Amino acid sequence: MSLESAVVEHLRQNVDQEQLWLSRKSFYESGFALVSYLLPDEIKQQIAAEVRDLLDERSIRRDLHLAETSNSPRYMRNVTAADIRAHGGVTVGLYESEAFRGALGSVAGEAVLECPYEPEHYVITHLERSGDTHGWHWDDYSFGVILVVDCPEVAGGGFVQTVPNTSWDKSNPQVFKQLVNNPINSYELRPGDIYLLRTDTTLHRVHPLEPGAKRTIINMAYAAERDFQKEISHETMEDLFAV
Ligand SMILES: O=C(O)CCC(=O)C(=O)O
Ligand SMILES: [Fe+2]
Repeated sequence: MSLESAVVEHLRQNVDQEQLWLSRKSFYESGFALVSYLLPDEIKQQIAAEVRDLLDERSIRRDLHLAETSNSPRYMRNVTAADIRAHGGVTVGLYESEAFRGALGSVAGEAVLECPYEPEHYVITHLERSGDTHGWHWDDYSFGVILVVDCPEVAGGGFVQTVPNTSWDKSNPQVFKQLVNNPINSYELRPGDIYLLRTDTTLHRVHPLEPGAKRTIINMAYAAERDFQKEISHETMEDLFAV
């Protein structure tokens, strides 16, 4: 069975309107929705296997701070979109799946579209050392879909924290001001979870890892219609992957 038909079949047999409405409500209220039920276990396992292979073969360690997000840290290992695309496996197929995007659109309440900037289509992020973190940031496009491949128990850190309804002024991000002026939500995740995040208006980070913990995700970025109307620059992505 093709990936597209497997997704279509899964959605038809296992996902009902009620679940999608509950996720949509959560997404509207908090910019975050847990949508682990949108994919069958078999596809999640194929993605996980591909992510682990790519981490072994193609990952690059980064340790930096990004000015555009108030010098928040990125202590992590990554695989770039170019390397994921060159591998030509299940991730590329999933990103392009109309059925998957359609289901995400039902949760988002608007069309979820392929991102016009290819380096942001997907990225693998692996946290491997004590203190590793994907520090506070926003993303360039409206939506992030994060598939959790490996994740510690919450005592090991690596949970996601968000501040919804915030906006990113790249020349004056004021991350600390946004943190003290707003409540922070924290979410415990498990391997196999998938969440949809409104990444352009939700400040977010992954809490630093405790000693011995490891965490691996793949993030797929999607655009909303509005993103095609605005001029989007890509500094953090370019800094992160500058060689
Ligand atoms: O690791 C996560 O759960 C979030 C990833 C993320 O924010 C990103 O890749 O931009
Ligand atoms: Fe992000």
